[in-house]
Amino acid sequence: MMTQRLIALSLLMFIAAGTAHAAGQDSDGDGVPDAAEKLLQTDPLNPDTDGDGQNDLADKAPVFAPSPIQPGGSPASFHIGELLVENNVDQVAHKDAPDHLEIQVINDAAKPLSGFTLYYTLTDVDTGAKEAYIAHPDLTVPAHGDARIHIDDSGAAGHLRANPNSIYATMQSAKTLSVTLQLPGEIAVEQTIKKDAGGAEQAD
Ligand SMILES: [Ca+2]
Ligand SMILES: [Ca+2]
Ligand SMILES: [Ca+2]
Ligand SMILES: [Ca+2]
Repeated sequence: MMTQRLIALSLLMFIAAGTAHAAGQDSDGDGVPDAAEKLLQTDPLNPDTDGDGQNDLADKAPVFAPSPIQPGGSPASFHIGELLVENNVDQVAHKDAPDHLEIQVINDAAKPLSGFTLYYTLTDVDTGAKEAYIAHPDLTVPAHGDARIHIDDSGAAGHLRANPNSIYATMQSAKTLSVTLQLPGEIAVEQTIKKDAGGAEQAD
């Protein structure tokens, strides 16, 4: 990872020197060319891949966000129902769950809930490599109802975008995913799921 970052930064300096115009395509305008984003394992269409507020060029750990989760609080007014990853079997449809990550949020309160902070980490079971992302899903869960957060590469309305250069998509080893959701002033809710080895992310 560190070596990749050095290579990527060298490539950046090379481009900055005006010697490689063709390699300089920077689709998301974060200062990191698309080719270097691949080496950094960052998203070429997201200027802040891990959502921590530092753009990919400035961020010394561009696919590792520090936890935004606050300790303590009042009891959570929701819980996590289904938690699905690619190649986990959907219990209803009896086929692979199509999403990179899908989280069912169940509202235990008598009022709609919104303003969730999502923090999720991926750990490669073989190498221990870890990535961590912060997201603020545009989600309103109706009173005593449920709603789902989707993180994938579908580009569908309301879905959060998955990093296509993540170890999730590029490494075939098994992963442990830890998902933490929190509403302001409430205790965070955490759930973990394992993604089986084999089969990189397929297009939905
Ligand atoms: Ca870029
Ligand atoms: Ca980027
Ligand atoms: Ca960042
Ligand atoms: Ca970071």
